[in-house]
Amino acid sequence: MATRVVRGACPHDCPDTCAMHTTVEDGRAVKVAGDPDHPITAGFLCGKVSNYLDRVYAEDRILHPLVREDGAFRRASWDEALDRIAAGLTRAREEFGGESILPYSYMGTQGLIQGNTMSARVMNALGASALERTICATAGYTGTAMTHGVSPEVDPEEWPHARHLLLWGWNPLSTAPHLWRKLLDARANGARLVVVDPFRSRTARVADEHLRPLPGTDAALAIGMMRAVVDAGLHDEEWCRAHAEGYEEMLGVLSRHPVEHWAGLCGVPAEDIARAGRDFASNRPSLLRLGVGAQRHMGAPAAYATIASLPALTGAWRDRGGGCSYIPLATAAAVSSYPLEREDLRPGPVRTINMSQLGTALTDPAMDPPVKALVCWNSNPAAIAPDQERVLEGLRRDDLFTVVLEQFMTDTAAHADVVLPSTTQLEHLDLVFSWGHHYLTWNEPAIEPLGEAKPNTEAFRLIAERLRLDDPCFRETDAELLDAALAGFDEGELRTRGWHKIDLGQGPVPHARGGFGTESGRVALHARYEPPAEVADAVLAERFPLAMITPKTHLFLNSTFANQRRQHSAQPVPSVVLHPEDAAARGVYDGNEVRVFNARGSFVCAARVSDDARVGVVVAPMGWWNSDYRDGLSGQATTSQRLTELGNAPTFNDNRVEVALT
Ligand SMILES: Nc1nc2c(c(=O)[nH]1)N[C@H]1C(S)=C(S)[C@@H](COP(=O)(O)OP(=O)(O)OC[C@H]3O[C@@H](n4cnc5c(=O)[nH]c(N)nc54)[C@H](O)[C@@H]3O)O[C@H]1N2
Ligand SMILES: Nc1nc2c(c(=O)[nH]1)N[C@H]1C(S)=C(S)[C@@H](COP(=O)(O)OP(=O)(O)OC[C@H]3O[C@@H](n4cnc5c(=O)[nH]c(N)nc54)[C@H](O)[C@@H]3O)O[C@H]1N2
Ligand SMILES: [Mo]
Repeated sequence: MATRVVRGACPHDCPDTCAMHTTVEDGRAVKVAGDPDHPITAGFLCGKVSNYLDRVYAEDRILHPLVREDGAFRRASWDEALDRIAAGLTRAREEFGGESILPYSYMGTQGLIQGNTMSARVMNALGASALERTICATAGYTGTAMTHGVSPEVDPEEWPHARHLLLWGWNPLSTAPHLWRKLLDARANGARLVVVDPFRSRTARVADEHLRPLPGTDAALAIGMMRAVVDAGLHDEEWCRAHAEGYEEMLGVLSRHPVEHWAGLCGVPAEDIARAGRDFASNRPSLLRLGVGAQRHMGAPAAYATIASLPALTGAWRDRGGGCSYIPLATAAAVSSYPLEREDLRPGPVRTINMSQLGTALTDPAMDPPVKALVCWNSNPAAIAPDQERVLEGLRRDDLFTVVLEQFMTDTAAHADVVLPSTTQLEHLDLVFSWGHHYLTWNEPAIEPLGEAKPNTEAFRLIAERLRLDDPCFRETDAELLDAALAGFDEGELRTRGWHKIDLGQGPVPHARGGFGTESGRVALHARYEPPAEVADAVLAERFPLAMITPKTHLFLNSTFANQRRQHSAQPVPSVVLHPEDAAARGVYDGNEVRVFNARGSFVCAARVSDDARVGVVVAPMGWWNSDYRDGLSGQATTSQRLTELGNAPTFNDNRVEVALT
């Protein structure tokens, strides 16, 4: 029996990006494990990816092309599927122009090669509409970049030095279990853990302190904390004068209102705000780690800029392990696949459509040209895009030609005209970046593709061939794409050990003496509260008195894994959590079936009555497939397509609803 261990990288959209070892026996993968030598992976995989072989060898994997005939799918050859795709795309382009074709993809795999390389080339050459991919963390990094510029943040490997941890809109116990270990190391060294989250998440449950603002009011809370810092004389004037700009203006803004004013806006008691501010300033080293969760509302970029100013005001950057971490943009962008997308192939300028406004793009009669063909890979918009009834209405259009590249028959794939079978991470070559730590990870294919599955790159190479796109770039292999992505980059032991740390020379204390990525090199202090759109709307609150947020689940990865037996049986039923007071006011008991609704739509699920939810805020975790809901609609049926002004980012958690028994 031939046994070997192949070095790989977890492809999923998670900040931990694990280095994986796959054991292969006679061509079949028999085990996946975390690389014990990797400083972040530390030898273990999460509750999702430790079952990765269930995914690879799942009975319901799509392993051959499917085409729609008389309303139903039937098996087809790659030849026939590609002919249909070429005909469908050509028809749309000839009748309505290239922009009538819309690519739709996100981070189903966050590999730099299988993400958006050959696909982008094909879409660019066709003159397809551009997709603005801001659905995840853009509001937040727009804000943090306003404060820090793009420069190294506190390396997670330095977090164990911190003695005060302030986690803001982040639930790492569920969403980043390996980064969570670094926080546990800090706690083992005596660090105090404070969590800011309207919901009692798993992380909040084990924290020393939990502050629960109303959704979208985080900037008010942060300004209140900063006011308390100044009131107590705990701000670091010397450091701010040397390394910050906007210091006098900041003091001016803070002097205008007492902590009580901000308490009234965010719904956290003034004394808790003041104590949290003083604790952050005095328990050192103190680390602020922003999550993705606090940015799904209007005003989020200003909020992230404001929250990120707190560690500067207190001089936290002086200390090893102190300062601010969010998404380490500087290291994450050190190797980029963007040049491989080849925008120069475009025949001319094209319009841009935001991925959180797919519903409008597919249904608004004012779209000119209309979207006539949708090509989707690495994403499941029927589940993850807001304003779901609009999205589904669009996907159901008879005159929309839809191609989906997938591993499984998702809610999106179910609407396709042609489905192409995609490989999993064990079956293709890739290089995976991290948006949580500083390592790049190599992924060698461990096994041959199952059935007739092909990597995204190969599918788009074949589509290019059918469309007679003859630029030599359409024939580049994955290995060539990978070499091009790494050109000029010192790879170190990337290909041999499987991972390589990106070092920008920042050292363990990156900004003790300034050196931020802003133009002046100084940190730009912000203190601005822009209220959320719906949460703060008193008139709307009369009809829809409850704010609704949609955090991630513990065992799914967005909608990925929600169809796998092990994961699904551990989280079988979608639910909405209501505070006992809100439940009592509506005659709702734990376990009752309820309808959650607003003017955009409604969904039905089980009520869970618990003070894990805050009064006035209901919590409907996202990720279940639509078929898990009674009416085939999820919480997404109530979320809005409205975008933030800066960053064009979604506002899923800036949402008002009402709940009633069915
Ligand atoms: N298990 C698991 N892991 C995942 C994912 C998953 O679906 N499941 N998804 C991956 C992806 S794509 C991402 S982006 C990350 C996200 O990682 P996180 O940012 O941890 O994810 P969320 O659950 O969206 O949000 C974190 C917390 O923010 C809270 N929150 C919501 N609104 C507000 C607000 O207005 N203010 C504040 N302060 N808090 C708020 C939520 O209640 C939630 O507990 O996780 C990644 N990892
Ligand atoms: N209401 C609400 N909506 C949200 C969020 C929220 O917090 N609340 N979170 C948002 C966030 S942070 C994110 S990142 C997005 C996530 O949105 P998506 O990136 O669309 O996430 P998934 O639902 O995981 O869908 C990814 C799909 O890619 C497929 N896939 C995986 N690997 C491959 C591959 O190699 N090839 C191909 N062709 N397919 C592959 C998987 O099978 C899966 O169906 O959702 C956003 N939507
Ligand atoms: Mo995300």
